[in-house]
Amino acid sequence: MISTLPTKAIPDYWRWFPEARLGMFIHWGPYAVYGRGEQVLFRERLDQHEYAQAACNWNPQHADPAAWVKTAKRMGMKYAVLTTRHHDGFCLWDSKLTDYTTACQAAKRDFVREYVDACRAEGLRVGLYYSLADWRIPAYWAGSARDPEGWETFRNYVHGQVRELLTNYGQVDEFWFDGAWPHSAVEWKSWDLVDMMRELQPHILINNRLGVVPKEVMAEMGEHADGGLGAGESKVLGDFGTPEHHITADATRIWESCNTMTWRLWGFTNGERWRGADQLLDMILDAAGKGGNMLLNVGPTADGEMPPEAIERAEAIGEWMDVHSEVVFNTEPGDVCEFVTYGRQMRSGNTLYLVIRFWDGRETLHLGGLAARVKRATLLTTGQELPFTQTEDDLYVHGLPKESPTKLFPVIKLECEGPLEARPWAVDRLWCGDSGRMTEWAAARGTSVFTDGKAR
Ligand code: FHN
Repeated sequence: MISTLPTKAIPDYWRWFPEARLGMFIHWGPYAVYGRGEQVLFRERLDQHEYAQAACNWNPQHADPAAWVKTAKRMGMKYAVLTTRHHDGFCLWDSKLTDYTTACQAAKRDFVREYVDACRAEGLRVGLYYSLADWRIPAYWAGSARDPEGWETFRNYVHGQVRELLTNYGQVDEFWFDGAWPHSAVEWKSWDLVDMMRELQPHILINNRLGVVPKEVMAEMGEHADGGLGAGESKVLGDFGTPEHHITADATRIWESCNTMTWRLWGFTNGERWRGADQLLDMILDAAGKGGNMLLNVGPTADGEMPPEAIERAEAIGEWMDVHSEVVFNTEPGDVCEFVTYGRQMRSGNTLYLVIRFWDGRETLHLGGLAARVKRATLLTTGQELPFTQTEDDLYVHGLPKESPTKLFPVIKLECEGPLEARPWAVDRLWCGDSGRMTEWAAARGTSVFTDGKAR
């Protein structure tokens, strides 16, 4: 169980999130028909009528949300987040506030219902994405100052749809807002939205994309239902951070880095380039090693199928997880000592996992700086116990095969006698900490610039 988080303590009912480590982001909508990403309507300034007609005619016969969820589970994912409505405004559920939905139009299906049922059938937590933006609506673009009435109507529509999603689809574990730009939390009345959400689903996790509450508004609000918005400072609403296309630790709260399995876009795109399974696994481990989650995105095809490239990567990473999942789940983030040339370190109690990103074929691996005494070394990838020798400063693990035992990252498991501490000189990474910690090591050669280190 994760004992410490790089954040303030969180309620028990939210602990599933950091423990889950890994989820699938699913961007799907009529934009998949165009095959040029989820923003094609806006990016290509398409005719609104034509796009709406294409959306209404969209009838993904092979859509199988259960298959999506099974692919996520195969990859080791513990939750998923599905776009219920993206910026194009088309809804994947049976909304009673519009007919611009898959339930009313050609498909005649409520895909959000099918998706949440599939998640629960497979034991995955349920996440829903909802875009505040709706590029069809003039008031969205004009904003409250230029079109106060239109804005009020639009904002009520948005609040009403969030209410629908949190009323009619059972427990929702994570709610992923997007599209607040360019409007503030004041215009969206985000705190009213959050209050309503907490009332409907008290244990829900809400992301940080509801806009910033400016200082002047904070002063008016004083104590607020959402975790006590302290007056006098601006605040970003929401419970977890959402670094996008980067993996940056946030010591102030739980966080989830969202990234694409492809190089660029979130919705299905023809001709995309895909990140390899090794790079995707490295991203997952990078986030885990920094104490965060990875939300990896797939855009199903127009017909609702998982792209074969996604299935292939899920299988490759799933195979690695079959043997190595203890490295990713229920571990502590962070390196114990210098290891950057080899890979990453994960910790669990007195056990240190060495994730080797670059297998150099040498028979012996040298780890400098581990103070904890090793009891047992195992090549987790094969289960083979490894001989080792250890001095005060250095560990040498022997018997490594020349060829890497896996296409992804082999892992050496070091079970130690006591807490995973590093030698003083090894506590910090190069270029940080007290440089004086390396003085004794240099002094062993001498003090001068001459080869023998002796002053002339
Ligand atoms: O504009 C969207 C984009 O299409 C995609 O949905 C990403 C996913 O995090 N969010 C916005 C860009 O930040």
